[in-house]
Amino acid sequence: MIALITGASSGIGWATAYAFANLQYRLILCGRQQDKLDELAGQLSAKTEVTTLVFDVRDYEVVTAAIGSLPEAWQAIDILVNNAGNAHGLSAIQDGDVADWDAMIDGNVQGLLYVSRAVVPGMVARQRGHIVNISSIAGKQTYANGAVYCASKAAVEALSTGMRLDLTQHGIKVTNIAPGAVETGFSSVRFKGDTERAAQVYAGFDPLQATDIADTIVYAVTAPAHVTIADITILAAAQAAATTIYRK
Ligand code: 8X3
Repeated sequence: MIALITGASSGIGWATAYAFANLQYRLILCGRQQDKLDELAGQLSAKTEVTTLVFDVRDYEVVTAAIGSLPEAWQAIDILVNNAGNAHGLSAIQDGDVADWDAMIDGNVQGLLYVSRAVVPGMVARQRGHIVNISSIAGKQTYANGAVYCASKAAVEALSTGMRLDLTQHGIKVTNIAPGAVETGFSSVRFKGDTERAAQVYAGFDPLQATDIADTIVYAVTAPAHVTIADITILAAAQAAATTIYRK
């Protein structure tokens, strides 16, 4: 199996690379930071074959060139994990920073589309494949001050459904995974490096860990051939809804 993971240099992508390495999947690790990808590749290369691609998912030309540059032995991608994405800022619509909006729409929506456009035609040609889109509880429940992030994840939900409609006939499975609060660098990015504010998001309860999401992805991609795990929402046990978390 060959798996391509975007956003592999941290968080859910990093944990998924580890989980896939344990399954001996050959890995194409993608991210923006070569040093981080090299570090991860170094940790996993004893378990499986690993290659890296550096690109920003927001740049269509670069995405296409990078994926197009894969040697033949790496081209038959079986699993695409569209994990790259982030939240930028948390503010009311009238106060929104347009650069933050662009980063979320371009990264979470366009980026997912660009990578998929580069990978999916090969899957169609081979009549096999599995796409895992990392959405969010925010794609199902819009919350105050998060309109644009929630909209970007609602778009991911729609794209998962649309991809499944278009690709099922070609033997390609599509899984949408919608996590709640996962303790990663996510909140630190959202709050622009304010680590104290970020820590508060995960305080007073046991949040999900990146490995919990990686386990869920493994569950979806190892399901029997006749089973599609279409949509999974995964929350911490203390989280009842996007903005309802019971803290100690
Ligand atoms: C991350 C979950 O609830 O912070 O996508 O939006 S949440």
